[in-house]
Order: sequence, then structure tokens, then C-alpha cells
Amino acid sequence: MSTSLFEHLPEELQKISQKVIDNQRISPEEGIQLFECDELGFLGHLSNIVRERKNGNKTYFNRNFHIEPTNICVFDCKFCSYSRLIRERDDYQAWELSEEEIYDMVRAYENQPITEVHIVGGVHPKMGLHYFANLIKNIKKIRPDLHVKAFTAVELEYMCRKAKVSFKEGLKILKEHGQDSLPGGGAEIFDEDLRNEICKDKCTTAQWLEIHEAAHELGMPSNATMLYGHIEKYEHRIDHMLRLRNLQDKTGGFNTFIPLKFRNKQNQMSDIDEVSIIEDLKNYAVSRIFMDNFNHIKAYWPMIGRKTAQLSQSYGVDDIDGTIDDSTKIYSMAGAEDQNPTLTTEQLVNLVKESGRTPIERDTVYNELKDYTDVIFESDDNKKVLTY
Ligand code: V47
Ligand code: SF4
Repeated sequence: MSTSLFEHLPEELQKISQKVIDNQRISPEEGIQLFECDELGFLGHLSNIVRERKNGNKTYFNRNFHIEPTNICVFDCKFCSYSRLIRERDDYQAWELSEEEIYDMVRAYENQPITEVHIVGGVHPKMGLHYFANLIKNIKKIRPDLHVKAFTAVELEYMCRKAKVSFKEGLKILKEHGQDSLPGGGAEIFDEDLRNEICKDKCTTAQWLEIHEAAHELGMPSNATMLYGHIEKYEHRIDHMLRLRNLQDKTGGFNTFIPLKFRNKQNQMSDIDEVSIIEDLKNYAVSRIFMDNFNHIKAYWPMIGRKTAQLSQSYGVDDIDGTIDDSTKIYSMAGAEDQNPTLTTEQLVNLVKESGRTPIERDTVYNELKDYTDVIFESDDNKKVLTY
């Protein structure tokens, strides 16, 4: 990069910029310096160097749907707008799907070219390891080609504890029944004091990391998330990313990092203002620069909205996920931009093209399935496949 555009910036930022250009890892202190820098153009420029080095001009999406078996949860995270306690199961917003309802959901996508099902939900006291293992086995019977990405470390810790098996034994059972990978949820913020304040009763930081490490050792890849924009400071975000970067050095099992913006509707932290779009873009950019051993940074558009998803692609993001239907309630209940998110494949592809990027359909582990550069949408089939 020609530093001339940014030569007014302090020397320490020039040094970081040179490191990024030279493909060198930046330190936690340097990560904090980037967060403290208010020159968004500079951060965008640097993060784009990393993004394009790793993924060129491509932006990935996939075709998946969510199953959320229940929102009944034994835990009580302060930021959660979605869960209901077992004693609130009569609340009109509480649900518990039956096995048959879940299989019907899978059958409903029978003739659609979906590649992944994402299964997560509340931690229900009655839905245990063997129940879920059997559920996955039956889903795979209906749709053997479907990649099953299921259960956050929070759900897994509870399942294994109740079944009295180690994390590795529990994951092995799930793998044998057809689970392919783990989503990134439940990470929240790793700093133990903050975790204790916002979600004190669920799996600890050490357990979250241990579960993902065990999964990687069994050949099950996973994602990682970070909930930001609440009571944490920049040093906590860097501490969170550092712990993930260290584990990734050890196992190489993470596919993608997904920063999740705290949304403040209908939860116990509603008094905290949501951060600005500028802060979202800064967070994507610093994540992209700091997490040098993660190949992908995902912006989950149903949560941040379409416009920020477009902008984010100039701040390090190379993946915008691909939930079909309004099949996830986690964000709509927390006040996300898209209350009833719906996008056709055509609209999704155009969203990427308008951002000046190349839309690539991928599978869960980033095998490229289709380049949409020259695709002209004529058939109704293509139009309705991805309905967000
Ligand atoms: O762990 C809950 C977050 C996560 C709020 O792996 C909130 O591909 C913001 O992890 N404001 C679950 N966030 C969702 C998740 C996820 C989503 C999409 C893709 C993948 C993947 C993973 O949702 C929770 C928590 O961090 N969350 N409440 C809220 N009020
Ligand atoms: Fe339960 Fe997850 Fe909500 Fe926490 S974030 S209360 S674990 S559903």
C-alpha cells in the first residue's frame, strides 16, 4: 500500500500497516491500537488487503435452513430475547417442536437444492444427547446429502453433563449419528468477569474452547462467534479473538469467525444502546486483520441488515451466510433490522454484485459450488430457492 494517503497517521499505525502488507501477524496491543483508531478508511483499506489476499473478490453464501427445536432454556443469559424458562412454556412466544414437526420441516425442502441444516435452540431440560443423536440419524435418513451443522457448545456441555459422558464421547456419538460440524454460538465474550455478568450460569469459556478443540480432534469443523457492542471494551474483544487465534493455531478446525452485534430489544440489557454502523465496520475490519489464521469472516445479514452486509464486504467480510425462510427467530426477537427477512437467490446475488464482489455459492466447508457472475435469472425455480 502506498502509505502516502495515510502518512498523517501516527508512527505506530504506519508500523502496523507495514506488518499487514508484509503478511505478518499483529500483536494484541496492536489490535487495540487499531480499535482505537478513528480513521475508518485506513481500517477498511488494511482489512481489504487481507480479505483479497485470502479470498480475492469472492463473497460466499450458502443455501441452508434453520431448525430451532425449542426456545425453552434452562439458562438465563441477560442479552437473550429469545428464550423462555420451562415455567413460561404457556407464553405465546414459547415453542417445543415435536419430532414429526422437525421431520416435516426437512421434508418440506425435499426438492430444493439446500446443502445444510443449522440446528440450534434453547437448552431444554428434557431434550438430551440420545434424543438429539436419534433426531439427526432420522434427518439424515430423509436427506442423506444434507450437512448437519448443529448445537452450540452451550447445548453440548449440558447434553454431555446430563448424559454423564466426556465432551469427546458425546461428540463422537453425535458424529456417528450424522452430525457433521458445530456452529459458532455460545462464545459471547470470553473474559471470565464479563461472562459472569451477562451469562453466568452457562458453559464457561474454558468449556467452550475445550468442546471446539475436541470437535476439531474428531474431524468436525466449527465456527466461532463473538457477541460485541454491550459492556465489553476493546481489550475484551482482542482477548476473545486472541484465545480463538491460539486455538486455531493448534487445531486449524475453525471455518469462519462471525462477529455478532448485540441487539437490545426485549432483553435484560435493553438499557444499553446499540453501537453504530461505524463501530460494526470497524469491528469487522479489526477482526479480519487480527484473525490471520481464519480464512473467512462472516457477516450474518439477517441480523445486521442488508445495507451493512453490503458495506461490510469492504471491511474484511467475505461471507454473508444464507439462511432460507424466516426459520431463525434469534435476531428478529432481539430487534434485528430484518424482522421478516426474505431474499430470493436473485436478490442475494445482486446484493453481492452491487457491492462489486463475485457471488459464489459454497457448501458448509467452503467448497465452491457455483459462480453466479454470469447467471441470468429467468426460471422461477431460481427465484424462489433462497427465500430469506
Ligand atoms: O450465542 C443471542 C447470539 C448466538 C442476541 O455458526 C444475540 O454459522 C445479538 O451463533 N443480540 C447464536 N446476538 C447464533 C449463532 C450463529 C448465527 C448464525 C450463524 C452461525 C454459524 C451461528 O446469537 C448466541 C448469541 O451470541 N445472540 N441474543 C442479541 N440480543
Ligand atoms: Fe439459553 Fe442460548 Fe438464550 Fe442463553 S442465549 S438463554 S443459552 S437460548
